[in-house]
Amino acid sequence: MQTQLDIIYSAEVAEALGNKAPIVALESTIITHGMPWPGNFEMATGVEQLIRDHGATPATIAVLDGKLHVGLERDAIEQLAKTPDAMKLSRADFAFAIAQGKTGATTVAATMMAAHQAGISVFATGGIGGVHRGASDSFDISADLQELSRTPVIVVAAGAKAILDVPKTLEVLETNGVPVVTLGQDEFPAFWSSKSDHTSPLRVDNVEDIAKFEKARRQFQDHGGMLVGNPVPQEAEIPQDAMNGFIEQALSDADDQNIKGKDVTPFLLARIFELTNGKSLETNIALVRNNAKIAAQIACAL
Ligand code: PSU
Ligand code: MN
Repeated sequence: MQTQLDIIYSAEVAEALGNKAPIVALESTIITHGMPWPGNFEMATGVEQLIRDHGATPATIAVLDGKLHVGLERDAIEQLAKTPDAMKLSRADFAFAIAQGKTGATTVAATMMAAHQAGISVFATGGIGGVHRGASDSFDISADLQELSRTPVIVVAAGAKAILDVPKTLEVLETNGVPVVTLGQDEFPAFWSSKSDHTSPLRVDNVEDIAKFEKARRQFQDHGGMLVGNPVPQEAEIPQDAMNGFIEQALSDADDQNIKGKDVTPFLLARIFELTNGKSLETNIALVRNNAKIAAQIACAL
């Protein structure tokens, strides 16, 4: 027997759902584990406003004291942004946080689950999780990839984070039947850099073609999710060559400090922030904003 999942909607999301108006889901791990205060709060509220400016309603998703929220009021975002010890929730522990009355931020995987339950089909993030370098030993492959294969939500991201093994990430996505479509270029983007040296499996040049592709996909049962690779704007990118040194350093520090599991990605992002003297955060914010804009356009086109 399945009972209805209890969801608390923000006023604007409840209204948009009632009107069948376009909505864009936003994750919260990027707020609690991806960026430091107060940049995280400015990013989260700024991205929400940008989505409104592009004709859609933002729905930031998180679990607060065991309650699943789809759409957060400004105060709640501020509170969450100041709660760095919030759980980092993925498919495996999403319901655990609800059962235990915990506060947790949703990753790409958990945000997709919640968005789908709420009837939202477009979601903007920074970069998805993927296959970590050294995964042949660690087996560390983000649950985001499997979620993309099973949950019908379009995820707009600036590719996979360059801290990952990008070609292996693309292979796993293909194995799991996830369409990877890059907007406006042949190369799959690498988060802080628009280039990754790896060709995107699919390419489109405008948002209308993404909507068309999605409508065709919906004719198939169990069509799952789709990943839209949206390259970071050129004026904000850190070129691959410059990034590689910082990434190598951060990876070696993670190894020295024996960082494992869920802590790996937040550790690497924080370390790269230090190594780039904060430039990586500016780039991260710019790419999230760019993804939010495209996600709003996709939501409107659908
Ligand atoms: N995008 C960002 N910053 C982040 C993330 C995405 O710009 O911190 C988060 C997402 O929540 C994603 C998670 O699901 O990183 C990946 O974590 P892991 O590698 O542990 O699966
Ligand atoms: Mn992992």
